[in-house]
Amino acid sequence: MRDFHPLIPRIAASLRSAWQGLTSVSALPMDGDLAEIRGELEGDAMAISNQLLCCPGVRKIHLETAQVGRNLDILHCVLFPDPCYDLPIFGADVVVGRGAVSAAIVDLSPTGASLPERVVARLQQLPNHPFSQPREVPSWGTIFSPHVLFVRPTSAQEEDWFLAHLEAVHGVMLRSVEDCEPQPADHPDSLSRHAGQLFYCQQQRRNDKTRRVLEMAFDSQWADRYIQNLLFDDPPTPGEHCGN
Ligand code: BLA
Repeated sequence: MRDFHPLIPRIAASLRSAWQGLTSVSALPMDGDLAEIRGELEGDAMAISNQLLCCPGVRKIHLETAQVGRNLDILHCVLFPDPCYDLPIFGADVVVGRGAVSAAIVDLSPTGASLPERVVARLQQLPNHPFSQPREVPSWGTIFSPHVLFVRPTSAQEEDWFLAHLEAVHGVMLRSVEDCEPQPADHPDSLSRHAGQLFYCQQQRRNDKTRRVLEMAFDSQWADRYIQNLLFDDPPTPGEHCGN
């Protein structure tokens, strides 16, 4: 296999090392054939690696790195909170085509009307970098917060800024996980956060660009199942998660 664009292993290594510091982190069971997936795209190899973890407060930590054919590298990471905790969803997606990063997005997305106050206070302290090519979120992207960063980095410096910002936003997520206490699974707030995650997943499933890439290398039924069952599966009812 060819090498990834260097930004992708840098982000993956940074995320993995941060997860080592989580309290009681453990692997989530995954269908064996999903950890390493191989496909064929017009004669070119396609390779997807998946890692799933969970910890108290986060029902699903998912990191996917993928190489699609000769030109496309993807990093996808989502931390779905346990809806019993008042936490946002951490999401990041980096897409590299023909050696250049075309999309780099990172957000803490609310599962209710707005982000928790303490999360907003932490996000407001992060530096703003002057990216030269901001991008607009598509119409399904109403799920993202006002703090979303969506850019096309155009230089090594901008890639470094994106990595630094992703690390900072992820750090806000992990600190918020550490100082959050759960509410009962049948609490109205837990139920509405569960509904918010369901909506987040429904909206993400509307991203045709993700589906199209997966369909090219596999087939449309496989792509649908992968999106519906692994990337953005409906969240289980509060209380049924992880075993923590
Ligand atoms: C865009 N996602 C894209 C693009 C591709 C993928 C090819 C187009 C690149 C571009 O517009 O420059 C493909 N992304 C994938 C694939 C996977 C993936 C195949 O993760 C997984 C196998 N997407 C997410 C998450 C977020 C996200 C977690 O998975 C955000 C937190 C966002 N991706 C996102 C957005 C776009 C995108 C907003 C731009 C869509 C558009 O402009 O229409």
